Amino acid sequence: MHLRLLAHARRLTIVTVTTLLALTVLLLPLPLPSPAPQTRLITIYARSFAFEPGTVRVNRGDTVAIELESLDAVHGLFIDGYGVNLEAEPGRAAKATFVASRQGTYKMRCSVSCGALHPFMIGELVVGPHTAFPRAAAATLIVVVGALAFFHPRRSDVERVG
Ligand SMILES: [Cu+2]
Repeated sequence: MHLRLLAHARRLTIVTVTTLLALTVLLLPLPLPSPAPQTRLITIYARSFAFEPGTVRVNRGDTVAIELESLDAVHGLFIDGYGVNLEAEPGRAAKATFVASRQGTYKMRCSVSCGALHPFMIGELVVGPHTAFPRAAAATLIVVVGALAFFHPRRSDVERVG
């Protein structure tokens, strides 16, 4: 009876410690790496039928100054979720500035019908970093370790009870 109470107390301690640790990781304002907002000047070259670079990476809070330069025909650049829309003809660049206020991945599309493969003229704007993911991963790891400790009986418990 006494030994069973001890085992019970041990399990209660594991559950409590695991829960507290997981909540700490999820909720505490940890010093996670989040670079100070910057102004980023990004030149995107458009040609039939691609953007160069095809993927633009910025951090949330950055001021993004995009310059669209076309190398052949008239092309557009529309960024989903940000409502940015540019149109550039060769030799005449178009510019837009916006604040990347929302994290996530947003499609950049050509907004001018420029030819057969126009629908496939797509790039990506990636606004990061995604601090929620490392937190969730750390919390999951803690819970898994806690569960292992919870369900893995100590040898002494097994011997005494059994
Ligand atoms: Cu185009």
